[in-house]
Amino acid sequence: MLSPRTSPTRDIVSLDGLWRFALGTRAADTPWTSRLTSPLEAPVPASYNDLFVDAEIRDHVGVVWYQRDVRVPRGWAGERVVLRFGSVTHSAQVYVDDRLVAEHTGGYTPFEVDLGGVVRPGAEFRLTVGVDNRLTNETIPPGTVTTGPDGRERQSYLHDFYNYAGIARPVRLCSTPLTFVEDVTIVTGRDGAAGIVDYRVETAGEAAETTAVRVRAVDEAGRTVAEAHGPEGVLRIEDVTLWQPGAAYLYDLVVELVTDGETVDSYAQPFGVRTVEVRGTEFLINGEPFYFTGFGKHEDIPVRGKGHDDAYLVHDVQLLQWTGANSFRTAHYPYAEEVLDFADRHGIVVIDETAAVGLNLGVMGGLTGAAPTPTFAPENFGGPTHDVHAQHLRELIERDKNHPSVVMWCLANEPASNEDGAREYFEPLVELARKLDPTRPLTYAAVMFATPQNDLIGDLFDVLSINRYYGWYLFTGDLATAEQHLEQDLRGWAERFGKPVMMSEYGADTQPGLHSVWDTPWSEEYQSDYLAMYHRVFDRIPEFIGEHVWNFADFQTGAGIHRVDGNKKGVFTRDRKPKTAAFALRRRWRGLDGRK
Ligand code: GCB
Repeated sequence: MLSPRTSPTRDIVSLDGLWRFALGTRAADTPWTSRLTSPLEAPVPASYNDLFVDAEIRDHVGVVWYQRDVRVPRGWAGERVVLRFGSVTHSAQVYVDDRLVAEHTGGYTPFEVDLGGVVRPGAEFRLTVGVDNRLTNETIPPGTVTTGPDGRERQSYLHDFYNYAGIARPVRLCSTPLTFVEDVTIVTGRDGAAGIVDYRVETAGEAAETTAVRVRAVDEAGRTVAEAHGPEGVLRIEDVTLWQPGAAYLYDLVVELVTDGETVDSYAQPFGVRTVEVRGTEFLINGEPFYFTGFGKHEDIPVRGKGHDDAYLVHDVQLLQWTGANSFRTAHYPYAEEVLDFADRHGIVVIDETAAVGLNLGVMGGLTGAAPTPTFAPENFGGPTHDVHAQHLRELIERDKNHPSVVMWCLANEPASNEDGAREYFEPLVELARKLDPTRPLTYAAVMFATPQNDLIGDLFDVLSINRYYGWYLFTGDLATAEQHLEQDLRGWAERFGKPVMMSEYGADTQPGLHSVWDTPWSEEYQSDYLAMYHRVFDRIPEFIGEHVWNFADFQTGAGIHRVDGNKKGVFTRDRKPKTAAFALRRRWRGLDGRK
């Protein structure tokens, strides 16, 4: 699915701002049939949970309603009118006046609906969106809804970050011509100093069959550097400027549809020329070994929750660069498209993860990892969950396939890859991902119960990403024992699979301002010492290709005795103030410790 962009033939009206807002109460209500009477208003984009001083809203399980009036620009006569949501978490029902026009499940991918025949240029319509935050074993991520003794529903889930919900990304009304560019796929390669650009254009609408396709690659100075005709083909850019980590360079593929000599649609798709490859135990970008430094992140900020915020985006990337990080993982769901566009423009490398977090009933068994009931049994996550997961993967790859910043797909976080059924579950997903995108390596983030001895899926993937908490959940406060176990564990993965290994999570909760001269968990010194211990181990393992600290910043979680107003493993606080470890990472990653 294309990102909305204006062009000589396309316009966009933003529908962000304050919408009328109400909790869904009785199932029999039909609030979309009239103006919402609630006095509340909620901003879009934002999660709704933390906006109001009302526990009933924060802890609401089920549907809430968003509504606003929208006027279609009168100049859009003869155009296609498309309503596009960046995401609605977790599922949406969209009504135009009294009519249901779209439904979508999956809280982190976009969807759009063609309003042809439903709305009129110049006229106003009432747009109502029902947003359901419920997680079940037929959603990704999964969860369970139960009814408490007070008759209210309760939501539980197998991941720690708070289940923020709402319309968390931009909403736009877009126009396109009736014959239009529907999709563009770009795959890049190199031939000596030249860039090779394979492209494919899909066209739809009235005259899709008869329209001609013309494409040209335009560089950052606005010069046309290559041209071609036809819906598919190859462009050759002589003396290409590569997209490099830390040194982004983007071209536009300007696609034009031409009928009878007239340009009927035009769309500019940015792209970067770069290659990605796993060779032996190396991860190569543009043929050069790449070592990941950075973090697992979250979309999580005060008040706005998971709502996209450009100010935090800019600031977070500033802080990433300040630490010397070159990359991050979109833990544990696809991030806003705006984030990936920014990463493309600023040379940040991204590991792009699906929302499949919590496919692991072993976590309910605590540190034993003993699942009370098999994770992949048909009544748990073996049946419909799998199909939903496949659908999410399709939507993710369709959305993000053209981003040069995205160098690897992460199919799941901490699945029960040590349990029977894991292979049957993951093999078809791996095949699907390779079919949809044969160019990018695949990984999954391995949970601590999955060891080099019992993991059942590592050979299906290209890179082994390992999440470990030796020195935190295990051997708490004993970094010497933790160091031995960590090294043995990581060497075990490298030896068994002969593939590149990276650390996709390692971290220690840290209360800012707590200091200690001893190995005291929660102190700022312990977080730094813990990371330093991991780094000593990484530097001893030749197959090692990267380190992503958990987490970039403190983030909100559900209630729990392991969490003090959220997960505190951030190297920055939730409001982005550095803890001591941030300075230590900066020394290591910027080579100020004499290592590089
Ligand atoms: C993990 C999870 C991550 C948690 C983290 C923790 O293994 O992947 O989502 O936040 O541990 O801090 O416990």
